[in-house]
Amino acid sequence: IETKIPVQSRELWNKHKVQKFNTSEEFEEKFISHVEWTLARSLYNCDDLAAYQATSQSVRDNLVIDWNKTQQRQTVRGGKRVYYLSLEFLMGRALDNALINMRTDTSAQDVGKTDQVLTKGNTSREMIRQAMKDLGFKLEDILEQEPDAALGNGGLGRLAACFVDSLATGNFPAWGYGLRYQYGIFAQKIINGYQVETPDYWLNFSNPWEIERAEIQVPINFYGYVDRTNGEQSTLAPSDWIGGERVLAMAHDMPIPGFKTSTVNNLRLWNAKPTTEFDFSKFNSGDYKNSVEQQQRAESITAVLYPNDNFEQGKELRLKQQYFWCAASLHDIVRRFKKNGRPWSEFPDAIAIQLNDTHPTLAIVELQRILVDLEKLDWHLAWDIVIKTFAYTNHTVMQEALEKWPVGLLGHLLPRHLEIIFDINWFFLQNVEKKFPHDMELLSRVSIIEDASSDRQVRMAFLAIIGSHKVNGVAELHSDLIKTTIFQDFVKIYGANKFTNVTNGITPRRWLKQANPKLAQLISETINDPNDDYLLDMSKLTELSKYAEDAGFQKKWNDVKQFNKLRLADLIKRLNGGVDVIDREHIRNTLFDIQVKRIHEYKRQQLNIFGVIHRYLEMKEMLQSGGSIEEVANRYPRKVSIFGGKSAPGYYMAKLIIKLVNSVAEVVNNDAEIQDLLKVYFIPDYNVSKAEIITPASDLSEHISTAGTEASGTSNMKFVMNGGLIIGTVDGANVEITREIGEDNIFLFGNLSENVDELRYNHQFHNPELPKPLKRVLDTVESGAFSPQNHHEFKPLTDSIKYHGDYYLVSDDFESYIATQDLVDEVYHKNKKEWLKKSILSVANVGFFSSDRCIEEYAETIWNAEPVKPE
Ligand code: 475
Repeated sequence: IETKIPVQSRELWNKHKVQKFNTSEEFEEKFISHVEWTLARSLYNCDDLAAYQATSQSVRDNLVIDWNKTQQRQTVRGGKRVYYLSLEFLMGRALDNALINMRTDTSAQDVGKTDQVLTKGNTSREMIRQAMKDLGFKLEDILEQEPDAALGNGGLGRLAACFVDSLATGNFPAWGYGLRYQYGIFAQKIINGYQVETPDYWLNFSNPWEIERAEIQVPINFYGYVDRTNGEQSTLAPSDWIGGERVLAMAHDMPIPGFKTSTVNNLRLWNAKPTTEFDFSKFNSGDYKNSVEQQQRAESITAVLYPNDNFEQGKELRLKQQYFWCAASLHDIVRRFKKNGRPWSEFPDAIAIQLNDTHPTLAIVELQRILVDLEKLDWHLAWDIVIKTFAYTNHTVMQEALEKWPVGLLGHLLPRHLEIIFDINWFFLQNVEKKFPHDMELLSRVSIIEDASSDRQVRMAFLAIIGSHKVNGVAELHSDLIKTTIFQDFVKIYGANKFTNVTNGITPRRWLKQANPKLAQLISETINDPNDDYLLDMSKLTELSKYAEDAGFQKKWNDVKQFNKLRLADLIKRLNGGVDVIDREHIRNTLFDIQVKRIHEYKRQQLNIFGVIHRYLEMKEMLQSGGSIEEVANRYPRKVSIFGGKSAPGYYMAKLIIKLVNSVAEVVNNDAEIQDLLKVYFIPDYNVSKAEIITPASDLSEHISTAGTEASGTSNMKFVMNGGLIIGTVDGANVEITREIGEDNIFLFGNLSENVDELRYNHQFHNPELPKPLKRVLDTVESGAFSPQNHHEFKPLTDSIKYHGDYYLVSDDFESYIATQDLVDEVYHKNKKEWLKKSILSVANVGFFSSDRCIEEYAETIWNAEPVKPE
């Protein structure tokens, strides 16, 4: 590797080579020097926040050493590099994860050799916990100081975070590229039952996990025009784009440590900065203030994450974000490639770029522009390289989420890119015409340019398919659906082999070891795996099956669950202003029923809350017709119904669902007659760190989307990994979860995706009668039982079912849903042994859903990339 340091000086560098801390004593020394030197504090003013920062700085020092070595190793070995482009990385907190993943130099090989290194397992967490205690701090309190890095909305962003963890763990030379938003997803407050959004200024205190690369600044152009003044030129020939506005992209790096490996990969996030250039015409005309202000606006590009999940708004600033990020990342990737001096034709052998949804589709166009306009490659040679380099993952079939940009807007912001898109489309349509002559309808259906509406739109998903060599869905059902619905014409054109499935996964390091230390410990003891190797090879978990019916083991298993339920009860109490919601005395006999995810009509939180209302009405009716509370308790045993999740700020119906949940909670939780048998609670500001408390505490979780709408879901996997059972529809990854853990261990209900069209048609033209129990629920809601001050408050929700075609088929699945909930109660309360058996068997067979498996599939079937292992 190149270096500027002359040979004779290198000995000196090596003599003073930095060292990782390996023992608690070395850590303590580091910690204190960071308190003094980095934070300029001392023994006399080191609070928990300072302790968090000093700990993180110390841990980071270790990671940076391995990070540098990893980068050198990957450069020297020269294997294929993978770049994961995602507008969202929902990382959550970094410190606890780093403590689990980080390797001290002695911890792996010399476990037990010195008592300063930890004695059990080979993560550094226990060692640091003890050291923190010796220094006067409690690790748990220190970890709590860290704000979530919430640079994502939901599933798509969290998937990217799990992927970078698994990429590092699998020793893949892989970087993530994203944006460093100043404001992540908004913080949710619940005020009088309504969602209120407040800004998430997560960089308020300095972020110890990012390394500012002030030396890496990429100029990015917008607007302007294509200069064709030097004679007639084809748009296929090298062209001059004269940009009209310029900003700088500055790199910020986050080290991503792998588990049980010294590989530390990089997540590079771009920040928009003004250039030092400045508008002299404005300055000369005395308009200095305006010329500075215009520069300041550069920062707005990376100011805020768009808060929509499964929805595209088509705002110009969003397109600007996308190009800014794609152009900066591509520039960086190409620069690194060019250092090797390899011919362009080898670009796809050196580099694989994965597009996380269509958000980075402009990267395809940008690479074509770089190759044709800047590197002067022939159009077709360039395009061949582009296709071999890119692959695209689709995450949703919902129309409102598919990106389309008005031709006018795109051409204004990126005039040269629009030309390239037209040319790509022209060649593509020519090939289609060759293969399917005279099929004008087909041509117009598959054209990148949608010409139907009054203003023409660029269909980004089609561009992504055409510019990629592989397209994948995220669960089997979803991957089948994209082939038969939104992309069916492309299957005809390219053949089915271009389309593939990679079922999603989650990292067991965060979602088992970190979130559920008690369960992790029980597992490692039971399967005799003191070094937690099962976290890398989840097939080891099948060993647990042996104990599924063992009474002694079942008790330990149940004790862990009760501990986690208490932990959640504590969180809820804190969030509820110190007032308990859950009766701790009966917690063992209280079923925790949880639905936490983005609020969306397709995810059907409304079905869940209507089910809760049904239950409540049934209980009340039993009492009114003379039943005793014991009889009620027998039929409807103790249950806490827990909701959580954010609604997009502009999504009226989703916000109304939140309000309904809170209004129902208000009534049910204060009804003395039902004596705490039923509680409802909406957890405000659901995020990754709260999920780490919530997920391990579920007895039952709900994954009840209308069949065919949830591409995969990943929280379903998290709950199963933590021994929770699932009530769910035959949708997304629920299908494969059922296959893996066995259909006896999951509560499935509802209509199948193949019947959805027919059911919707039926609603549209025949207006079927509502099932009786649902009618009663809707009537009660409309009576103002939960909105005495405004009887009409929830009418849009009931109307959408009664009069607007019930698009999400709540009425079609309602009876099957409540019948299945009855079954849940029965097993949980009347046959706890059976329940625990199901729970144990679920965890025993959840291994498939590790994101390590998922990344291996991408590497093998899409990227053709190999790990670069440390010696
Ligand atoms: C699916 N987000 C989950 C998860 O694959 C799946 C789309 C457009 C604009 C903004 N955000 C989006 C998504 O489409 C998204 O998050 N999709 C989710 O991806 C990971 O598990 O079923 O809904």
